[in-house]
Amino acid sequence: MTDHFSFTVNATDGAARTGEIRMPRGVIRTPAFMPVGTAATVKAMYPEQVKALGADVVLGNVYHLMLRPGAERVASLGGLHAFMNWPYPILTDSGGFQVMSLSALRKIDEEGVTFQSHIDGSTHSLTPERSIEIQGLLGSDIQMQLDECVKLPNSEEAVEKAMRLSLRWAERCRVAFGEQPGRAMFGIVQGGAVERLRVESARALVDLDLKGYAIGGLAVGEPQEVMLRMIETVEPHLPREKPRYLMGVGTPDDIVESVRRGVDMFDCVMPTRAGRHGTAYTRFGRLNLKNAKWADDPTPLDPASACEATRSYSKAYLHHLVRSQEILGMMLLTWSNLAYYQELMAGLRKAIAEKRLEDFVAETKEGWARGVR
Ligand code: PRF
Repeated sequence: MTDHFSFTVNATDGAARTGEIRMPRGVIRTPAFMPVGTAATVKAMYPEQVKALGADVVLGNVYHLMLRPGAERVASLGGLHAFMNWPYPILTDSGGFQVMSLSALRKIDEEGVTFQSHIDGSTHSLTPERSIEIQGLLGSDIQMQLDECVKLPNSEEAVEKAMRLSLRWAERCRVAFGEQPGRAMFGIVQGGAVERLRVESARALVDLDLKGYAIGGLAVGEPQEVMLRMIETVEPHLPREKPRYLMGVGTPDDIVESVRRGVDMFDCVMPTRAGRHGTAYTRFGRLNLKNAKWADDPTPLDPASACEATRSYSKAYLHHLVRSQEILGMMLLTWSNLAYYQELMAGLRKAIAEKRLEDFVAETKEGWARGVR
């Protein structure tokens, strides 16, 4: 295994790419979907199950882990990989986004962000330097800069202010991160739905010569068409030889459309959170197992699936488990949803390598349109 971080594009099809990110803890095949393991667990899943589905990397969150169990504690217990028994790559989000969406009484200024914990109300602060320090204590392989993400729609003034603050924080994070050959720190493009600001943000981050570039501040209230236009705006300004990560996205359709436009990495709570709430994502689209129409259906979600959860349990049984709030219902639907997301990513990688992405996209969308029967 390699001792440094690298990215290779193996094939392209239009703007889409397939490749490999290599680092000491393993290889990430791209386009990649990263299951979210916020609190040092991909909820309702064993780590070995997550790996077996084809996930090469999981995501952890500075915000949650600094509050509980604490970054210094995780470090003294041997780091996040040992703590959660996931020896493969881990990407950590920097905390700013979660502070804004989860905590109370937050205050943002040049220095950083001060907030009250959603768990016990205690006061904490996060600066660019502290976020990188925490990601180092956790032992994260891919670390994200601290940024400010504003919800959309928003005033151009507010979006521009947050974008410029994020750029200054990117520079501080780069200094704090220094040189760590086996690890990477990614910058985050902001700029809302304003093309001029997106381009300026991307160019300034590229000047910092980071190991990878995320597109943040999307899927925060704007229509899909706006999100896709922003990806198209930013993409030509990002270096071809560096990975591109669309943060917090999304539905299977969002992922397919973003891969077509050149995105390499994704994370989203959708398959795991929806699974815990009774929703299944399948080759034949999305369905809600709570619905009474499944109560007498003896067929599985997809008899042809390679996933045991998708193939071997009837919709009637899943409906019963969900209605009874049984733990197994959450486990099976999370498992099935992550299996579908990973199957979709594997299909996208193969189609790009064989230069038949547009046919694959058309077939995939036909399946979703057919619906679950
Ligand atoms: N910034 C960070 N994390 C994020 C986002 C962002 O803009 C988003 C937006 N979709 C999700 N997660 N740091």
